Amino acid sequence: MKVAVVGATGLVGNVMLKVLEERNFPIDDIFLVASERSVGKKVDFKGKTYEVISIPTAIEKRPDIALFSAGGNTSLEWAPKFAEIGTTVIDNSSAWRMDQSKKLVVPEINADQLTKEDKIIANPNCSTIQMVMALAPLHAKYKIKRIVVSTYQSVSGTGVKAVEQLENEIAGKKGDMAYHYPIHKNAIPHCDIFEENGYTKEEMKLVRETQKILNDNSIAVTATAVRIPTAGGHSEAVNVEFEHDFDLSDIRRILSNTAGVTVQDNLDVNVYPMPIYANGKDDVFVGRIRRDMSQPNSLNLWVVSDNLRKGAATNTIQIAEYLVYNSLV
Ligand code: A2P
Ligand code: 11C
Repeated sequence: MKVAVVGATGLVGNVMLKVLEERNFPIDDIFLVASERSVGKKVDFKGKTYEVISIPTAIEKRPDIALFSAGGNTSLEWAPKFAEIGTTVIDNSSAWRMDQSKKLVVPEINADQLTKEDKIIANPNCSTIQMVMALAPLHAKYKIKRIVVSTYQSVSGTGVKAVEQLENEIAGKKGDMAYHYPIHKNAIPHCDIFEENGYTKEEMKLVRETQKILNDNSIAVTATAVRIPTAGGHSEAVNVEFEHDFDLSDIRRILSNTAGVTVQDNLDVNVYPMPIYANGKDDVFVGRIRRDMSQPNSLNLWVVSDNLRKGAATNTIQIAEYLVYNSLV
């Protein structure tokens, strides 16, 4: 495979290179792509040093697959140009997710929809991916009516500037602010920008993307997204109401048997998921599994995952693997 990584100098791009290497993705040629200001910079991959190239140069190389994580505007402008020459684009931005002609894919859930004709494939938002990984197998059996989710999101979801803001604040240094407020010793109920309806874009992604991935617009979802001073790994308190009643033991059995999900739930020895543990891993960790005593057919879960891995890079590369191993590219 000839693979281009567009946004190779960014936070997610960097993790993509790591994950491609770790999973031994079949690569004959790799092109590391970023903005004009990074052209000529050196980036290492699998023990070799590569020069960063521009997007137009990458198009001339006619890659089979382009993994995009360079922001929505870059995707809107350039993904169709790659698609035109036959490259399959897997895009980590929000640009194409809600486009009806594009598939929004979490491989464990809906990769079977993919065909050779899909030339631009959307990777969901990190907080959506980890939530649906835990909920899809439960939805299949008990049918979800409503989800109430509150997120506790790490600064790495915002980007390098936010990681630096937290580090500077911890060290007592002055520097640029990625947020309107200090994040150290704080919790900011504001991820991404506000929409007209009073919700943030991040909160509305949890609503719309969940319905699209689970292929069920009847699922009611409401979300509150909060930024907290963790370096990596998003956490979510998820309350879910089902159409049908369940046995807790069956919920645990289903989650334990779900590929990509690890149950960490042993109250006797204080075992539950935490970002400090999930960071650097590919699985989605689920714990604090308990019945919601306040209403019938309802469940509470605590879901944690590395937002740059399963929430972004790993999911993107799993989509690419599915395409390659099913001869769809
Ligand atoms: P660059 O480093 O040259 O700015 P992050 O999300 O961590 O900020 O990273 C964004 C990534 O997207 C970086 O690799 C960045 O490259 C790349 N990028 C941003 N704008 C463009 C653009 N117009 N064309 C190509 N790559 C871009
Ligand atoms: C965050 N979820 O943690 C965001 C980052 O739509 O891909 C990823 C934004 C996106 O702030």
